[in-house]
Amino acid sequence: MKTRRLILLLASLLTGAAAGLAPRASAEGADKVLGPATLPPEVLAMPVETAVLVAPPRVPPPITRNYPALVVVNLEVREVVKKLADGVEYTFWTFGGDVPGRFIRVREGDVVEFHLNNHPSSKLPHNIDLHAVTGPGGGAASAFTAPGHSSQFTFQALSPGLYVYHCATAPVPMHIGNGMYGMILVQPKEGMAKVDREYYVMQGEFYTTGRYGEEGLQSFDMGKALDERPPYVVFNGAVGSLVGERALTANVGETVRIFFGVGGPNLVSSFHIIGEIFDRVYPEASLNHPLENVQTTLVPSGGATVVEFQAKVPGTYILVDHSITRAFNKGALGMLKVSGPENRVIYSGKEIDAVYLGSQADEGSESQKREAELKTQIAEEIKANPAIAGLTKEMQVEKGKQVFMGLCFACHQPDGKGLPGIFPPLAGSDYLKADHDRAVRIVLKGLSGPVTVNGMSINSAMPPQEAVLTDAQVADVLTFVLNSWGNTGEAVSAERVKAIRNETR
Ligand code: HEC
Ligand SMILES: [Cu+2]
Repeated sequence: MKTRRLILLLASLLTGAAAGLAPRASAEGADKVLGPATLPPEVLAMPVETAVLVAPPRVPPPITRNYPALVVVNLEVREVVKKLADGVEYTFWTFGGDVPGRFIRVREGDVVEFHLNNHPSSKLPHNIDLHAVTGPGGGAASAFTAPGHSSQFTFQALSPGLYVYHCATAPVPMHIGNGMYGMILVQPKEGMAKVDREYYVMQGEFYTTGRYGEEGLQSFDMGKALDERPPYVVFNGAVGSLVGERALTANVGETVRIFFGVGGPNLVSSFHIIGEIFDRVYPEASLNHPLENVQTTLVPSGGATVVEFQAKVPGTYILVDHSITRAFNKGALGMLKVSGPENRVIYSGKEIDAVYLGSQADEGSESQKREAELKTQIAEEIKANPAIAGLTKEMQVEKGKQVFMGLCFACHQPDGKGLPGIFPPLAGSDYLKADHDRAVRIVLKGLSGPVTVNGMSINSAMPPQEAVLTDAQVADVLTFVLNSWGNTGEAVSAERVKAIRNETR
């Protein structure tokens, strides 16, 4: 034991001396090299271990010893080109070659001798701020490391918990935004409850110059980072990193623990697993006071959580950021595949499949009430006065509003104003006003390619609705559109729609 420690001391003296001789890039806050700390005899008497670091989504096995150790951590910084999404590549800056960085596991009370090694192929200096460190910069000031260099500092893991680490070299948003984050678990002295599986997942967003899915090698877009508008929000560094054959797995009856963190650099996560309830959540990764039976847990940027649950029924469970466009449009989606026997009491599976048309949007159901009112009004009106033309149009408008609020609003927006550059407006649209038959044709057959609406050009696609809507529904929805938001127009008849539907072009 003693000799091992001496060798280590000698080795660190040597690397310390080397670092002292080499020209050091002058960094903001980079400390001068102090040489190895003189550690007290009780620390020198600790057994020495080299930490085994593990790539996501795996974690090192639980620590079983019941005494502190001096743990040597060697973490290597690498700048690597890897897949961000299908056909999309990115130059990731990493701790260990992957995003997130290697998982580090130590025990409360351990003294950690940390070596940050910056690979010679790196283009830039990097450092590390471990949130588990008590001391200025969380280690960053002592860990500034030029390419082809190695820095060393020592800290004691005083407080149990799951902590994020990240690079803190300027410009910090760019270093974190390129993937420089990971986690270190400081296991409580008393250990953690035994579980069957442990996984490591981190969320982070990528500010690429190209839009989501734009192919080729992408680079970091500072403008988008400032606006906090990332095209990608992903788990474990890439779209699809946890799906298909890379999905997390478990068997029915097993207890699963997920160490979940957010690297950011900016966004927080509403972490949720579709179809699971977390039996226990350790909010903000404070391991002392778990909450029970939680659906979604909020995880701050630069923060973490630990969730535990028993897999009770087989199937695929979807990990998401429940800020849901991030899951379905930006990549924050993973899978946990649970295999084993069904339990049809806990979950039956699909029992019946029948057609159901819900009341869709609230505006739509308001409109249904109004329709009913108008029906009675018409009935009364017919009794008293046969002049009912105006009411018929009003009725079409109300019916059409229901169609609109169930379908068109998703793109053209409830106020008909559309979204600039993406969905053209229907409110005050000169294009719509110019040719009503053309509008009928668009709704039935769809539209793609460039169009200019109110001087704004859009080059997108609207899906055809002829298989979805009846002639009457098309007539009603366009009557609504032509008589709403300041638009003025006649009623469109179902006969006209039918004629256009049957046109041969
Ligand atoms: C999935 C999104 C989507 C839905 C749903 C949708 N549209 Fe569109 N719509 C578009 C897009 C995109 C365009 C422009 C297409 C292009 O760029 O060629 C468009 C164009 C139009 C236009 C012509 C341009 C204009 O502004 O006057 C009309 C009229 C229209 N849509 C009406 C409707 C109606 C009525 C519905 C509901 C029955 C509907 N749309 C549903 C996306 C949608
Ligand atoms: Cu860095």
